[in-house]
Amino acid sequence: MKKHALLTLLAAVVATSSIEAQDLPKPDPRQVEWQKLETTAFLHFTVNTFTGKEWGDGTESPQIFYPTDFDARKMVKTLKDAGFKMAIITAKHHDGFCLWPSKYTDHTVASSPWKNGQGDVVKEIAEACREYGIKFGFYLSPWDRHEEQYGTPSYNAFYKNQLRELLTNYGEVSEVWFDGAKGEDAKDMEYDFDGYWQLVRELQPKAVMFSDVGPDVRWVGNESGNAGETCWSTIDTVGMAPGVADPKYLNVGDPDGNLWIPAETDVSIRPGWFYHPEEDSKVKSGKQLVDLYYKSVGRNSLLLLNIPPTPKGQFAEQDVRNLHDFRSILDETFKTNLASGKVKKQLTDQQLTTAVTLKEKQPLVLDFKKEIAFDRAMFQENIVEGQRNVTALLEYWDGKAWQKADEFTTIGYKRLLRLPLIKTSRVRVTVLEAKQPVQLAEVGFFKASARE
Ligand code: FUL
Repeated sequence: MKKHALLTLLAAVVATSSIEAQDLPKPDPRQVEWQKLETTAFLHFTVNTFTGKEWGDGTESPQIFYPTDFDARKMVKTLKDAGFKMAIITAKHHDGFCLWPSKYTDHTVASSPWKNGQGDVVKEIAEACREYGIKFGFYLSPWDRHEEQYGTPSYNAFYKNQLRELLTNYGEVSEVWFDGAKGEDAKDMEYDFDGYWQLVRELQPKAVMFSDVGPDVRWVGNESGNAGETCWSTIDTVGMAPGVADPKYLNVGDPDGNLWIPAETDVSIRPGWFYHPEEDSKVKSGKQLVDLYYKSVGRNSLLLLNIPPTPKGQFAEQDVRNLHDFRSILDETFKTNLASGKVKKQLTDQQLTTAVTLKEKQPLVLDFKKEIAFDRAMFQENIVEGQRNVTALLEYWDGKAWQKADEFTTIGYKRLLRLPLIKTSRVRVTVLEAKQPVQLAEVGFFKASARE
């Protein structure tokens, strides 16, 4: 924290407070494509699934890895049906056990009784993702509690060899997750992150890379599913590294940050990241997951929801039911945009790059011609040209005067507002403060599902 305060001060001195339009940080195309996915899925699966732990210590025997009815296609189909656009598998968690038959260690599925050592979880998940048309990504923990080389300089080469296997043998990879976590008892180890990142760029140029501080996607700063009420995709990361950053700063970002590194909200459908039968009654309901959607996607972030496979190698029934509820509630709420066909076409054409420019304090009136009733509002900026809105006001016409519906801060990729029911034939949006004229790409007004 102290370190961060100093960094913020330095950054403030270095950057002059007003950033010129042409200097506004902008996403690269792979970051825009990533953000449009909105909901992606994490699959935490390893020896922990069989020991009941959250962090294995690396001494687990591969013999315990024996999913009795592993079904990648069934799991990926569930994800696809629930609207998830990518699945990210824990290829190796902190315990060091590899879900693919790595050539560089025997601590892998090849030493397990599962499929007589002939199985490959990563391959089956990657293939199922291709079959069902969703993207594929993997998590490869740098902290490895099993590997003997860990803590010596040769570990970086070992890790890169594993990374190379995963980047070359499983088709297109869309996200690589570099976890910054390590226990207090971990040996000292200086990771060659620059080398890791270079390898990903070289072998899978379309993949985004996650770590606490990017380079492409940052951590949202908590595991409870809450992006900052204000959430900038811009940030400064000078002096920070995976595992060394202030979570509060990551949560909101920095309006004057000079890097575009949007926040990813990772949270589990269960209390733990791995499956534990004693948590079967604590699975987040569809309604709770929808709440998380508003607090992540609706705050300029992306929801990375973890659904852990059971020892059978499938999702638990309760999880599947709740995922189904989650998506059906969202579909019900967002199926009819009441502004469609009533306002300028580019505001509801679902294209970020066709936008209406809003200058500060120049209200945009949206006239629906006849009364509509809504309790959800949506705004999107054309983030291709950067994130610009600082604060804005939404008002509605009550027949006599403009009434405030809400005042809100950042928009970015998406801002969702939950409001009391408003009946009106006209609303107006006023940008109160912006870094540059706001390119308003999309607006939406919806009536929420009664199940929310
Ligand atoms: C953390 C890990 O320590 C947890 O086990 C989990 O993988 C979570 C997504 O990241 O840093």
